Amino acid sequence: MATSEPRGTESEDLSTESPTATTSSPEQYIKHPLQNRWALWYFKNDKSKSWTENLRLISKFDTVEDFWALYNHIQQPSKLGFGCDYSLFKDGIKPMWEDDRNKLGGRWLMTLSKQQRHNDLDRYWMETLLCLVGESFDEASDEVCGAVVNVRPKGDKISIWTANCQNREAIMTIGQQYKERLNLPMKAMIGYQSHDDTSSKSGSTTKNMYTV
Ligand code: MGP
Repeated sequence: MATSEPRGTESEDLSTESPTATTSSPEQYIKHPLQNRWALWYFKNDKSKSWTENLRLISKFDTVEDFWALYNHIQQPSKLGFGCDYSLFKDGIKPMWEDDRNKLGGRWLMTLSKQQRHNDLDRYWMETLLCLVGESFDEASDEVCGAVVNVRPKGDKISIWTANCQNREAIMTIGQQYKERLNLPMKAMIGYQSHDDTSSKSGSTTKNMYTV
């Protein structure tokens, strides 16, 4: 048949190629490493347990592919129940004030309105995760410990935790670049608070050390 001829020719051509030309390149089977290994934690508010008992490690990953596999497998924050959190932290840092690498630090805190749960929460959280795993804050990325999303009836919160609240330059770089990545309007303000102030606060608000 007329159509069989070109096929025969093609297969002949292929058979003369060197074996290496038909072998997959490493690019096709090696996963793309991230700069850090990350741990995803889940918090479920069970009033019969202590705060630390309610915190559970979900999984760790250190490649782009494993990040997306995990991300696609779990619920978006907007589908979580009230009182639940996700925390993504560098491996070895627990998502709590008490950890040695958090205790001198603080967080850039974004408080969302109730309406934003529907419009912005999942999108902002995904962008926050990408900022972390993609080490988006230049050298200041070393200062990042992790990020948290809190799903709350009064309004959800997303925060980026950093290691030392005195490291003004790195903190400002992170805050400015984070705001740009989220495409927040210029007039929207986010504040940075030390964990020391947050954990010892008496009223409902904590003072900002920095704002962008
Ligand atoms: P929260 O979950 O960060 O915010 O803290 P929420 O629920 O919006 O409450 P608000 O106080 O900010 O309005 C709630 C409570 O969880 C805190 O008051 C602590 O009792 C406890 N908690 C939160 N964090 C982040 C920690 C932590 O790192 N360590 C310990 N021991 N308790 C914490």
